[in-house]
Amino acid sequence: MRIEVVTLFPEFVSEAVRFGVLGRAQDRGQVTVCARTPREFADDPHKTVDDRPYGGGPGMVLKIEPTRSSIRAAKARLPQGSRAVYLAADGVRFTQAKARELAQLPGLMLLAGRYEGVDERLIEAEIDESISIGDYVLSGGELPALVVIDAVVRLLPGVLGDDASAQQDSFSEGLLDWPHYTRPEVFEGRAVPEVLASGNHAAIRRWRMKQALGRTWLRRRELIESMSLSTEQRRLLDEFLAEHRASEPPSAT
Ligand code: 4G3
Repeated sequence: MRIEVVTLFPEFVSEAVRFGVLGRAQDRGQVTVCARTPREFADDPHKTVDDRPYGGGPGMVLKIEPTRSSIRAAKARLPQGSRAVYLAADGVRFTQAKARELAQLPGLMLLAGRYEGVDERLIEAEIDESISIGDYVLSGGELPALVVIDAVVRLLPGVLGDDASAQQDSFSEGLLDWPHYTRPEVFEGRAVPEVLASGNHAAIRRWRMKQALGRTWLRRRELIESMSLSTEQRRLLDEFLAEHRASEPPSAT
């Protein structure tokens, strides 16, 4: 996959993608992330990339011509069938399902805004979809672009190890993760759950599923309510809740 990011801070993006899973995927040639800046196409001596908003008010807007040139140069390096995405707080919410969809594409152009954003006509002309990573305002679209890149690249074939990929699309699909533990067996007076050191793999599997179900119920009930649980899962969740209620102080009502 090829990813082109248009940003006023290309080093911010090109440095961030050097690390971890993403860095390794690039070393292996599974993805190429390239950042370019509208400043490259600014035609005045000051390399101006912002402009005043029509209608007045505070703040600036990305200057239209250098931004368009940069977008077009980015698109020219992408294969047919690639998609152009604008990262904006008023976009459609980014989800794991959207990450899976984007991971099918041969390339992505990601436009990261700064200031108050981008001229609406440029979005209409050059952008296929606007995406928001959540309901909060950031000072630029670079971090959202990096979030999208990370979520998409780890889904590309061969990017994660076999174990991690198998777990990704496995039995905990749609649930929050179960808790993890490492040495020492007792830390600050708290022991690792006994079953995890038992060597009983079927029991460990059941315990993890039970924890995943229980945590999802407690923290993100709407996720559970939109799933159809197996008889086994229903029973594990009931067990979790019974134990959870037994360990909680009685409520005031
Ligand atoms: C466009 C994305 C971009 C217009 C971008 C500001 C939050 C998100 C920006 C604009 C952003 C998000 C840059 N902030 N929630 N800021 O995905 O006014």
